[in-house]
Amino acid sequence: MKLSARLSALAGSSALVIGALAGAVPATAAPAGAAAVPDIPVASVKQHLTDLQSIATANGGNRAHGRAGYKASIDFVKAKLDAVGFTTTVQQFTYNGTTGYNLIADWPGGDANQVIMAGSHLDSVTSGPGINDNGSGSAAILEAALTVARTGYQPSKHLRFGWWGAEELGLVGSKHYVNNLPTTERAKLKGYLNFDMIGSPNPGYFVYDDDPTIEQTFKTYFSGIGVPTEIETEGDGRSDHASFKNVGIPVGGLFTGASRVKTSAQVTKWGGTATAFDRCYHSSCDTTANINDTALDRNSDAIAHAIWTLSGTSTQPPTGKVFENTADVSVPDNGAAVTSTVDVTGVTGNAPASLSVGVNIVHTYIGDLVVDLVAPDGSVYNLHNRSGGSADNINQTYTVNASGEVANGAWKLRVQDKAGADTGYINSFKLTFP
Ligand code: DTR
Ligand code: CA
Ligand code: ZN
Ligand code: ZN
Repeated sequence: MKLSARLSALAGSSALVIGALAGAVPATAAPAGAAAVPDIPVASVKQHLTDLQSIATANGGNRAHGRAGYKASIDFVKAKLDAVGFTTTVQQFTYNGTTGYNLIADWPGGDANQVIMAGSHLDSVTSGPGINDNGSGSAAILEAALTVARTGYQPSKHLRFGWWGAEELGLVGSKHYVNNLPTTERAKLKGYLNFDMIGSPNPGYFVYDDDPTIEQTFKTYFSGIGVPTEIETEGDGRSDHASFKNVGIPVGGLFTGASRVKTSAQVTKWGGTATAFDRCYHSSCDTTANINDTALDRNSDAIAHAIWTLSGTSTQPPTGKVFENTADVSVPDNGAAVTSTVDVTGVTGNAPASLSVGVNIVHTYIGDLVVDLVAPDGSVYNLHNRSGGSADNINQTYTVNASGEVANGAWKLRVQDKAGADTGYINSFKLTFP
Protein backbone atom coordinates (compact mmCIF):
# COMPACT_ATOMS: atom_id res chain seq x y z
CA MET A 1 0.00 0.00 0.00
CA LYS A 2 1.63 3.24 -1.04
CA LEU A 3 1.58 6.08 1.35
CA SER A 4 0.36 9.16 -0.54
CA ALA A 5 2.58 11.63 1.26
CA ARG A 6 6.20 10.60 1.30
CA LEU A 7 9.46 12.45 1.52
CA SER A 8 11.19 12.42 -1.85
CA ALA A 9 13.95 9.91 -2.21
CA LEU A 10 17.29 10.84 -0.75
CA ALA A 11 19.81 12.27 -3.15
CA GLY A 12 21.53 9.62 -5.23
CA SER A 13 24.59 8.12 -3.68
CA SER A 14 28.12 8.55 -4.94
CA ALA A 15 28.17 4.87 -5.69
CA LEU A 16 31.21 3.18 -7.13
CA VAL A 17 29.01 2.21 -9.98
CA ILE A 18 30.56 3.41 -13.23
CA GLY A 19 27.24 3.36 -14.93
CA ALA A 20 24.08 1.35 -14.79
CA LEU A 21 23.67 -0.37 -18.13
CA ALA A 22 20.27 -1.24 -19.50
CA GLY A 23 21.49 -4.24 -21.43
CA ALA A 24 24.04 -6.95 -20.81
CA VAL A 25 27.70 -5.95 -20.78
CA PRO A 26 29.08 -6.38 -24.33
CA ALA A 27 31.60 -9.21 -24.51
CA THR A 28 35.17 -7.97 -24.83
CA ALA A 29 37.50 -9.40 -27.41
CA ALA A 30 39.03 -12.68 -26.34
CA PRO A 31 42.57 -12.17 -25.00
CA ALA A 32 45.26 -12.58 -27.61
CA GLY A 33 46.67 -16.10 -27.72
CA ALA A 34 50.08 -16.53 -26.17
CA ALA A 35 52.78 -15.92 -28.78
CA ALA A 36 55.53 -18.51 -29.22
CA VAL A 37 58.35 -17.79 -26.78
CA PRO A 38 61.64 -17.07 -28.57
CA ASP A 39 64.93 -18.56 -27.43
CA ILE A 40 67.29 -16.08 -25.80
CA PRO A 41 70.75 -16.59 -27.36
CA VAL A 42 73.14 -16.96 -24.45
CA ALA A 43 75.94 -15.60 -26.65
CA SER A 44 74.10 -12.28 -26.78
CA VAL A 45 73.72 -12.23 -23.00
CA LYS A 46 77.42 -12.99 -22.61
CA GLN A 47 78.30 -10.17 -24.97
CA HIS A 48 76.45 -7.76 -22.67
CA LEU A 49 78.50 -9.17 -19.77
CA THR A 50 81.70 -8.59 -21.72
CA ASP A 51 80.62 -5.00 -22.31
CA LEU A 52 79.82 -4.49 -18.61
CA GLN A 53 83.22 -5.98 -17.74
CA SER A 54 84.89 -3.48 -20.07
CA ILE A 55 82.97 -0.65 -18.43
CA ALA A 56 84.17 -1.76 -14.98
CA THR A 57 87.75 -2.16 -16.19
CA ALA A 58 87.68 1.34 -17.67
CA ASN A 59 86.26 2.84 -14.48
CA GLY A 60 88.35 1.73 -11.54
CA GLY A 61 87.33 -1.94 -11.61
CA ASN A 62 83.73 -1.66 -10.44
CA ARG A 63 80.23 -0.45 -11.32
CA ALA A 64 79.21 0.62 -7.80
CA HIS A 65 76.74 3.30 -6.74
CA GLY A 66 78.24 6.77 -6.96
CA ARG A 67 81.14 5.61 -9.12
CA ALA A 68 81.69 6.37 -12.80
CA GLY A 69 81.30 2.72 -13.72
CA TYR A 70 77.68 2.67 -12.59
CA LYS A 71 76.52 5.66 -14.64
CA ALA A 72 78.42 4.24 -17.62
CA SER A 73 76.49 0.99 -17.15
CA ILE A 74 73.17 2.87 -17.13
CA ASP A 75 74.12 4.76 -20.29
CA PHE A 76 75.14 1.49 -21.98
CA VAL A 77 71.83 -0.25 -21.28
CA LYS A 78 69.76 2.84 -22.09
CA ALA A 79 71.40 3.34 -25.48
CA LYS A 80 70.60 -0.22 -26.57
CA LEU A 81 66.94 0.15 -25.57
CA ASP A 82 66.51 3.59 -27.14
CA ALA A 83 67.85 2.19 -30.39
CA VAL A 84 65.05 -0.37 -30.69
CA GLY A 85 62.03 1.71 -29.68
CA PHE A 86 61.67 1.45 -25.92
CA THR A 87 60.48 4.51 -23.99
CA THR A 88 63.22 4.97 -21.40
CA THR A 89 63.39 7.11 -18.28
CA VAL A 90 66.40 7.66 -16.02
CA GLN A 91 65.17 8.26 -12.48
CA GLN A 92 67.64 10.01 -10.18
CA PHE A 93 67.91 9.66 -6.39
CA THR A 94 70.47 10.61 -3.78
CA TYR A 95 72.07 8.23 -1.29
CA ASN A 96 75.11 8.77 0.88
CA GLY A 97 75.41 12.21 -0.69
CA THR A 98 75.85 10.84 -4.19
CA THR A 99 73.46 10.64 -7.10
CA GLY A 100 72.03 7.27 -8.01
CA TYR A 101 70.12 6.22 -11.09
CA ASN A 102 67.33 3.81 -11.99
CA LEU A 103 66.59 3.03 -15.63
CA ILE A 104 62.96 2.30 -16.52
CA ALA A 105 62.06 1.07 -20.00
CA ASP A 106 58.50 0.72 -21.28
CA TRP A 107 57.62 -1.25 -24.38
CA PRO A 108 54.85 0.77 -26.10
CA GLY A 109 51.46 -0.96 -26.22
CA GLY A 110 49.53 -3.46 -24.15
CA ASP A 111 46.90 -2.75 -21.51
CA ALA A 112 48.24 0.15 -19.47
CA ASN A 113 46.16 -1.05 -16.55
CA GLN A 114 47.93 -4.40 -16.48
CA VAL A 115 51.71 -4.11 -16.30
CA ILE A 116 54.23 -6.95 -16.09
CA MET A 117 57.67 -5.73 -14.98
CA ALA A 118 61.05 -7.47 -14.97
CA GLY A 119 63.90 -5.95 -12.97
CA SER A 120 67.50 -6.41 -11.92
CA HIS A 121 69.96 -4.31 -9.99
CA LEU A 122 72.73 -2.97 -12.20
CA ASP A 123 75.12 -1.84 -9.48
CA SER A 124 78.06 -3.87 -8.22
CA VAL A 125 79.90 -3.74 -4.94
CA THR A 126 83.02 -1.56 -4.90
CA SER A 127 85.34 -4.58 -4.67
CA GLY A 128 84.74 -5.87 -8.18
CA PRO A 129 82.95 -5.66 -11.54
CA GLY A 130 79.84 -7.56 -10.33
CA ILE A 131 79.40 -9.72 -13.42
CA ASN A 132 77.35 -12.44 -11.75
CA ASP A 133 76.08 -10.04 -9.07
CA ASN A 134 74.37 -8.59 -10.91
CA GLY A 135 75.51 -8.23 -14.47
CA SER A 136 73.88 -11.63 -15.06
CA GLY A 137 70.34 -10.51 -14.22
CA SER A 138 70.82 -7.12 -15.90
CA ALA A 139 72.16 -8.64 -19.12
CA ALA A 140 69.49 -11.34 -19.26
CA ILE A 141 66.57 -8.92 -18.98
CA LEU A 142 68.29 -6.56 -21.42
CA GLU A 143 68.46 -9.35 -24.00
CA ALA A 144 64.85 -10.30 -23.23
CA ALA A 145 63.82 -6.68 -23.87
CA LEU A 146 65.82 -6.55 -27.11
CA THR A 147 64.15 -9.81 -28.16
CA VAL A 148 60.70 -8.28 -27.55
CA ALA A 149 61.67 -5.51 -29.95
CA ARG A 150 63.40 -7.77 -32.46
CA THR A 151 60.36 -10.07 -32.70
CA GLY A 152 57.87 -7.20 -32.62
CA TYR A 153 56.04 -8.86 -29.74
CA GLN A 154 52.71 -7.18 -28.92
CA PRO A 155 51.55 -8.60 -25.57
CA SER A 156 48.05 -8.15 -24.09
CA LYS A 157 49.54 -6.56 -21.01
CA HIS A 158 52.03 -3.69 -20.92
CA LEU A 159 55.71 -4.63 -20.52
CA ARG A 160 58.12 -2.66 -18.37
CA PHE A 161 61.77 -3.32 -17.47
CA GLY A 162 63.82 -1.82 -14.64
CA TRP A 163 67.53 -1.61 -13.80
CA TRP A 164 68.06 -0.55 -10.19
CA GLY A 165 70.80 1.50 -8.54
CA ALA A 166 72.29 1.02 -5.08
CA GLU A 167 70.77 -2.40 -4.38
CA GLU A 168 73.97 -3.38 -2.62
CA LEU A 169 73.45 -0.51 -0.16
CA GLY A 170 70.00 -1.73 0.84
CA LEU A 171 67.61 -1.93 -2.13
CA VAL A 172 67.87 1.86 -2.32
CA GLY A 173 67.00 2.37 -5.98
CA SER A 174 64.02 0.02 -6.12
CA LYS A 175 62.68 1.42 -2.86
CA HIS A 176 62.93 4.90 -4.36
CA TYR A 177 61.04 3.77 -7.45
CA VAL A 178 58.24 2.11 -5.51
CA ASN A 179 57.97 4.90 -2.94
CA ASN A 180 57.53 7.41 -5.74
CA LEU A 181 55.03 5.29 -7.66
CA PRO A 182 51.46 6.60 -7.08
CA THR A 183 49.09 4.08 -5.53
CA THR A 184 47.06 4.06 -8.74
CA GLU A 185 50.19 3.07 -10.67
CA ARG A 186 51.15 0.40 -8.16
CA ALA A 187 47.71 -1.18 -8.60
CA LYS A 188 48.42 -1.60 -12.31
CA LEU A 189 51.53 -3.70 -11.59
CA LYS A 190 50.23 -7.26 -11.88
CA GLY A 191 53.64 -8.84 -11.39
CA TYR A 192 57.26 -7.89 -10.68
CA LEU A 193 59.91 -10.44 -11.69
CA ASN A 194 63.34 -10.07 -10.03
CA PHE A 195 66.61 -11.50 -11.33
CA ASP A 196 69.65 -11.10 -9.08
CA MET A 197 72.53 -13.58 -9.61
CA ILE A 198 71.34 -16.05 -12.26
CA GLY A 199 74.68 -17.28 -13.64
CA SER A 200 76.56 -18.50 -10.56
CA PRO A 201 79.60 -20.66 -11.41
CA ASN A 202 78.45 -23.57 -9.21
CA PRO A 203 74.77 -23.05 -9.83
CA GLY A 204 71.60 -24.10 -8.06
CA TYR A 205 68.21 -23.44 -9.62
CA PHE A 206 66.10 -21.54 -7.10
CA VAL A 207 62.62 -20.11 -7.65
CA TYR A 208 61.21 -17.46 -5.32
CA ASP A 209 58.22 -18.77 -3.37
CA ASP A 210 56.14 -15.61 -3.44
CA ASP A 211 53.25 -15.17 -5.90
CA PRO A 212 51.99 -18.68 -6.72
CA THR A 213 51.16 -17.92 -10.36
CA ILE A 214 54.61 -16.48 -11.03
CA GLU A 215 56.30 -19.29 -9.10
CA GLN A 216 54.40 -21.94 -11.07
CA THR A 217 55.25 -20.22 -14.36
CA PHE A 218 58.96 -20.61 -13.63
CA LYS A 219 58.58 -24.15 -12.28
CA THR A 220 56.68 -25.18 -15.42
CA TYR A 221 59.54 -23.91 -17.57
CA PHE A 222 62.24 -25.76 -15.65
CA SER A 223 60.29 -29.01 -15.42
CA GLY A 224 59.78 -28.71 -19.18
CA ILE A 225 63.55 -28.81 -19.68
CA GLY A 226 64.04 -31.49 -17.03
CA VAL A 227 65.82 -29.27 -14.49
CA PRO A 228 64.74 -29.66 -10.86
CA THR A 229 64.27 -26.49 -8.85
CA GLU A 230 64.17 -25.57 -5.18
CA ILE A 231 62.38 -22.82 -3.36
CA GLU A 232 64.59 -19.82 -2.61
CA THR A 233 64.57 -19.75 1.19
CA GLU A 234 66.96 -16.93 2.00
CA GLY A 235 65.47 -14.58 -0.60
CA ASP A 236 62.99 -12.68 1.49
CA GLY A 237 64.25 -9.14 1.81
CA ARG A 238 67.50 -9.99 0.11
CA SER A 239 66.88 -8.27 -3.22
CA ASP A 240 64.75 -5.72 -5.06
CA HIS A 241 61.59 -7.83 -5.19
CA ALA A 242 61.20 -6.99 -1.48
CA SER A 243 60.55 -3.33 -2.37
CA PHE A 244 57.58 -4.40 -4.51
CA LYS A 245 56.35 -7.16 -2.20
CA ASN A 246 56.26 -4.69 0.69
CA VAL A 247 53.54 -2.69 -1.08
CA GLY A 248 51.48 -5.73 -2.06
CA ILE A 249 52.63 -6.20 -5.64
CA PRO A 250 52.84 -9.88 -6.70
CA VAL A 251 56.52 -10.86 -7.07
CA GLY A 252 58.66 -13.77 -8.21
CA GLY A 253 62.12 -14.43 -9.47
CA LEU A 254 65.09 -16.71 -10.00
CA PHE A 255 68.44 -17.17 -8.25
CA THR A 256 71.46 -19.47 -8.70
CA GLY A 257 73.07 -18.94 -5.29
CA ALA A 258 75.67 -16.77 -3.57
CA SER A 259 78.10 -17.57 -0.76
CA ARG A 260 76.06 -20.41 0.76
CA VAL A 261 77.56 -23.90 0.22
CA LYS A 262 75.86 -26.41 -2.09
CA THR A 263 74.87 -29.54 -0.14
CA SER A 264 75.75 -33.04 -1.28
CA ALA A 265 72.08 -33.63 -2.06
CA GLN A 266 72.11 -30.55 -4.25
CA VAL A 267 75.30 -31.76 -5.96
CA THR A 268 73.45 -34.96 -6.78
CA LYS A 269 70.54 -32.90 -8.11
CA TRP A 270 72.41 -30.24 -10.04
CA GLY A 271 76.02 -31.37 -10.39
CA GLY A 272 78.92 -29.12 -9.44
CA THR A 273 80.74 -29.28 -6.11
CA ALA A 274 79.85 -29.06 -2.42
CA THR A 275 81.34 -25.59 -2.24
CA ALA A 276 79.89 -22.08 -2.49
CA PHE A 277 77.41 -21.52 -5.32
CA ASP A 278 79.46 -18.40 -6.09
CA ARG A 279 82.90 -18.29 -4.40
CA CYS A 280 83.48 -14.84 -5.89
CA TYR A 281 80.38 -13.30 -4.33
CA HIS A 282 81.12 -9.61 -3.64
CA SER A 283 84.75 -10.18 -4.60
CA SER A 284 87.12 -8.87 -7.23
CA CYS A 285 86.98 -12.23 -9.01
CA ASP A 286 83.29 -11.73 -9.92
CA THR A 287 84.34 -11.27 -13.57
CA THR A 288 83.14 -12.73 -16.88
CA ALA A 289 85.06 -15.88 -15.87
CA ASN A 290 82.70 -16.23 -12.92
CA ILE A 291 79.70 -17.34 -14.99
CA ASN A 292 78.21 -20.76 -15.70
CA ASP A 293 76.97 -20.49 -19.29
CA THR A 294 74.38 -23.26 -18.93
CA ALA A 295 72.82 -21.60 -15.90
CA LEU A 296 72.84 -18.22 -17.63
CA ASP A 297 71.22 -19.71 -20.73
CA ARG A 298 68.55 -21.65 -18.84
CA ASN A 299 67.62 -18.68 -16.69
CA SER A 300 67.58 -16.28 -19.65
CA ASP A 301 65.15 -18.61 -21.44
CA ALA A 302 63.09 -18.99 -18.25
CA ILE A 303 62.86 -15.19 -18.07
CA ALA A 304 61.56 -15.05 -21.64
CA HIS A 305 59.09 -17.85 -20.89
CA ALA A 306 57.72 -15.98 -17.89
CA ILE A 307 57.54 -12.61 -19.64
CA TRP A 308 55.72 -14.01 -22.68
CA THR A 309 53.44 -16.22 -20.61
CA LEU A 310 52.46 -13.62 -18.01
CA SER A 311 52.05 -10.74 -20.48
CA GLY A 312 50.45 -12.63 -23.36
CA THR A 313 47.04 -13.10 -21.76
CA SER A 314 44.73 -10.88 -19.80
CA THR A 315 44.27 -11.52 -16.13
CA GLN A 316 40.61 -10.75 -16.69
CA PRO A 317 38.50 -13.85 -16.03
CA PRO A 318 37.28 -15.84 -19.04
CA THR A 319 34.65 -14.06 -21.11
CA GLY A 320 31.06 -14.64 -20.15
CA LYS A 321 31.63 -16.45 -16.86
CA VAL A 322 28.27 -16.18 -15.10
CA PHE A 323 27.46 -16.82 -11.43
CA GLU A 324 23.76 -16.48 -10.43
CA ASN A 325 21.47 -17.02 -7.47
CA THR A 326 17.75 -17.15 -8.37
CA ALA A 327 16.42 -18.10 -4.95
CA ASP A 328 13.75 -15.64 -3.74
CA VAL A 329 14.70 -13.77 -0.57
CA SER A 330 11.95 -11.83 1.18
CA VAL A 331 12.84 -8.22 2.11
CA PRO A 332 11.23 -7.30 5.46
CA ASP A 333 9.30 -4.01 5.40
CA ASN A 334 11.30 -1.24 7.13
CA GLY A 335 13.44 -3.96 8.66
CA ALA A 336 16.84 -5.69 8.71
CA ALA A 337 18.98 -6.14 5.59
CA VAL A 338 18.87 -9.48 3.79
CA THR A 339 21.35 -11.01 1.33
CA SER A 340 21.60 -13.24 -1.70
CA THR A 341 25.00 -14.92 -2.23
CA VAL A 342 26.91 -16.20 -5.27
CA ASP A 343 30.09 -18.21 -4.79
CA VAL A 344 32.63 -17.34 -7.50
CA THR A 345 35.14 -20.12 -8.15
CA GLY A 346 37.72 -21.01 -10.79
CA VAL A 347 38.59 -17.45 -11.68
CA THR A 348 42.25 -16.45 -11.36
CA GLY A 349 43.35 -12.98 -10.37
CA ASN A 350 41.17 -10.02 -9.52
CA ALA A 351 37.68 -9.15 -10.64
CA PRO A 352 37.51 -6.76 -13.61
CA ALA A 353 37.14 -3.01 -13.66
CA SER A 354 33.84 -3.68 -15.39
CA LEU A 355 32.15 -6.34 -13.30
CA SER A 356 28.56 -6.79 -14.46
CA VAL A 357 26.07 -7.01 -11.55
CA GLY A 358 22.54 -8.11 -12.51
CA VAL A 359 19.94 -7.15 -9.91
CA ASN A 360 16.28 -8.17 -9.98
CA ILE A 361 14.25 -7.04 -6.98
CA VAL A 362 10.45 -7.13 -6.95
CA HIS A 363 9.18 -4.24 -4.82
CA THR A 364 6.32 -1.72 -4.94
CA TYR A 365 8.30 1.36 -3.86
CA ILE A 366 12.02 1.24 -4.73
CA GLY A 367 12.64 4.57 -3.00
CA ASP A 368 12.54 2.55 0.23
CA LEU A 369 15.55 0.46 -0.77
CA VAL A 370 19.29 0.53 -0.18
CA VAL A 371 21.07 -2.05 -2.37
CA ASP A 372 24.77 -2.92 -2.00
CA LEU A 373 27.22 -5.34 -3.59
CA VAL A 374 29.44 -6.82 -0.86
CA ALA A 375 32.74 -8.34 -2.05
CA PRO A 376 34.23 -11.49 -0.46
CA ASP A 377 36.50 -9.37 1.73
CA GLY A 378 33.57 -7.26 2.95
CA SER A 379 34.14 -4.25 0.71
CA VAL A 380 30.84 -2.51 -0.01
CA TYR A 381 29.84 -1.09 -3.39
CA ASN A 382 26.55 0.84 -3.22
CA LEU A 383 24.29 0.20 -6.19
CA HIS A 384 21.03 1.93 -5.18
CA ASN A 385 20.38 4.36 -2.34
CA ARG A 386 16.71 5.22 -1.78
CA SER A 387 16.25 6.71 -5.28
CA GLY A 388 13.34 6.00 -7.63
CA GLY A 389 10.51 7.00 -5.33
CA SER A 390 7.29 5.07 -5.86
CA ALA A 391 8.55 3.18 -8.92
CA ASP A 392 8.11 -0.58 -8.87
CA ASN A 393 10.94 -3.15 -9.08
CA ILE A 394 14.66 -2.88 -9.73
CA ASN A 395 15.63 -4.87 -12.79
CA GLN A 396 19.00 -3.48 -13.77
CA THR A 397 22.57 -4.39 -14.69
CA TYR A 398 25.16 -2.30 -12.87
CA THR A 399 28.84 -2.08 -13.79
CA VAL A 400 31.19 -2.01 -10.83
CA ASN A 401 34.94 -1.36 -10.78
CA ALA A 402 35.87 -4.37 -8.68
CA SER A 403 39.47 -4.56 -9.91
CA GLY A 404 40.71 -4.22 -6.36
CA GLU A 405 38.92 -7.41 -5.34
CA VAL A 406 40.04 -11.02 -5.62
CA ALA A 407 37.54 -12.65 -7.99
CA ASN A 408 37.02 -15.94 -6.16
CA GLY A 409 34.83 -16.02 -3.03
CA ALA A 410 31.34 -15.33 -1.71
CA TRP A 411 29.85 -12.17 -3.20
CA LYS A 412 26.61 -10.87 -1.64
CA LEU A 413 23.74 -8.65 -2.81
CA ARG A 414 22.54 -6.87 0.31
CA VAL A 415 19.06 -5.25 0.32
CA GLN A 416 17.40 -3.25 3.08
CA ASP A 417 13.91 -1.71 3.06
CA LYS A 418 14.21 1.48 5.16
CA ALA A 419 10.63 2.82 5.09
CA GLY A 420 7.25 1.34 6.08
CA ALA A 421 4.19 0.28 4.06
CA ASP A 422 5.79 -1.38 0.99
CA THR A 423 7.71 -4.59 0.67
CA GLY A 424 9.09 -7.13 -1.80
CA TYR A 425 11.78 -9.76 -2.41
CA ILE A 426 15.10 -10.42 -4.17
CA ASN A 427 14.24 -12.37 -7.29
CA SER A 428 17.78 -12.91 -8.64
CA PHE A 429 21.39 -11.77 -8.32
CA LYS A 430 23.91 -12.38 -11.10
CA LEU A 431 27.62 -11.63 -11.63
CA THR A 432 28.93 -11.76 -15.21
CA PHE A 433 32.62 -11.37 -16.02
CA PRO A 434 33.22 -9.47 -19.27
N1 DTR B 1 71.46 -9.71 -1.85
C1 DTR B 1 71.89 -10.04 -3.19
C2 DTR B 1 72.35 -11.46 -3.34
C3 DTR B 1 71.45 -12.43 -2.67
C4 DTR B 1 71.74 -13.12 -1.55
N2 DTR B 1 70.65 -13.94 -1.25
C5 DTR B 1 69.71 -13.77 -2.20
C6 DTR B 1 68.46 -14.36 -2.36
C7 DTR B 1 67.67 -13.95 -3.45
C8 DTR B 1 68.14 -13.00 -4.34
C9 DTR B 1 69.42 -12.40 -4.17
C10 DTR B 1 70.18 -12.81 -3.10
C11 DTR B 1 73.04 -9.15 -3.60
O1 DTR B 1 74.08 -9.23 -2.97
O2 DTR B 1 72.86 -8.40 -4.54
CA1 CA C 1 68.63 -19.86 -24.83
ZN1 ZN D 1 75.42 -8.29 -4.12
ZN1 ZN E 1 72.73 -8.81 -6.33
